[in-house]
Amino acid sequence: MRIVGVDVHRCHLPLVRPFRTSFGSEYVKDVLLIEVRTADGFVGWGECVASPQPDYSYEFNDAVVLVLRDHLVPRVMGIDLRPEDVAQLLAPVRGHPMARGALELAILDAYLRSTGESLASYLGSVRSEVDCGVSVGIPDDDSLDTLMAEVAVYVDEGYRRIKLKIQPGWDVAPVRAVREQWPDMPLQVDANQAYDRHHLEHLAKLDDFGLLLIEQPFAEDDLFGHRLIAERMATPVCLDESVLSAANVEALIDYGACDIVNIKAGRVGGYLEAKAIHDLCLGLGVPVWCGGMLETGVGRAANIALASLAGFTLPGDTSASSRFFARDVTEPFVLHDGRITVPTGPGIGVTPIPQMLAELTVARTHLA
Ligand code: NPG
Repeated sequence: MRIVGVDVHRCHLPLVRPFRTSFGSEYVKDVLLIEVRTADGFVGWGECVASPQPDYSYEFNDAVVLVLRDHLVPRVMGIDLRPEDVAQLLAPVRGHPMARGALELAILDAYLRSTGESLASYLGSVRSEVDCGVSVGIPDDDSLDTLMAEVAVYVDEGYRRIKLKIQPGWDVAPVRAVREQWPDMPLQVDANQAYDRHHLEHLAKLDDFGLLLIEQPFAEDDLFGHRLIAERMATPVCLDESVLSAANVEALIDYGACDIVNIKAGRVGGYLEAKAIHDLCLGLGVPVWCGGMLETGVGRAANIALASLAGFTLPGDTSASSRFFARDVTEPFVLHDGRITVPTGPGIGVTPIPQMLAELTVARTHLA
């Protein structure tokens, strides 16, 4: 297969409600969708999980467009390639996993459309629907009542697990309130690196609430801190931002810093590296789950395919499209009894609807 054209569509999707984490609030999803065209007429789509600003990670949308244009896209143009070759072709460029992952997904989608296979089947799917969790941000008004009302909506909608965002000053009280109201609901927390080792004893209070896991309490490079908290707490420690590759996950687990892995394909350089992390963890008996980054239908479709692999034994941040968007670029993903059906069509199984794409696009950049 030869790639003969690449375009980036920058889209703005208003969120149905603000999404606040320990690193900031989002009101609009500002996303890059990558479109590749092949010499034999197939089109593939990929989504980049970078944000407009370097807050969750050092990558950000404007930089992604530059690194794609000047360094990544030129390495895949016009040559005969398969999706498995992409990581190697891009290897001379350091870093930028979100940019390379988006390009790889678009190429993978185009390739699978040419062979007629679904991404789920190609990755090794073992189930036709996936259990869905939902991530609940910190209320903009810092009010427990607002939090409880939002969680109640998701519980009524059938979500199978609730994840609460926490930060210093917003941790034990909201977790206690939600746990008291829903004693049997699978519950977990995500700190997005907001704490440091001085908070160890405070965070250990969360052991009282029967959490599935505590996610990324400390800075992504504080491996010793994560090992200390894994030793101190009964609640399993899950890593997200610290997770870079299968090789680094093996080290994190071996070192005792990580009990559970949040796999975000768009953050680790693509779905093939994500599968490698999954395969490693499955072999080691370490549970994994599929993270989310407010993806449009393009990235959501691919995440749901990934979450259908055998090792994804915990519900993912694979919510319905309506959790974030009133209007999506693809047909929306809908929750049925707390689950979403895995797409079975060729490639990622969905395509941007031309009219929606046109309405939501704020800029289009022709890269090649
Ligand atoms: O369901 O897509 C979703 C959102 C899940 O909380 C979620 N994502 O830290 O994992 C995270 C967080 C995030 C969102 C991080 C956007 C970065 C950008």
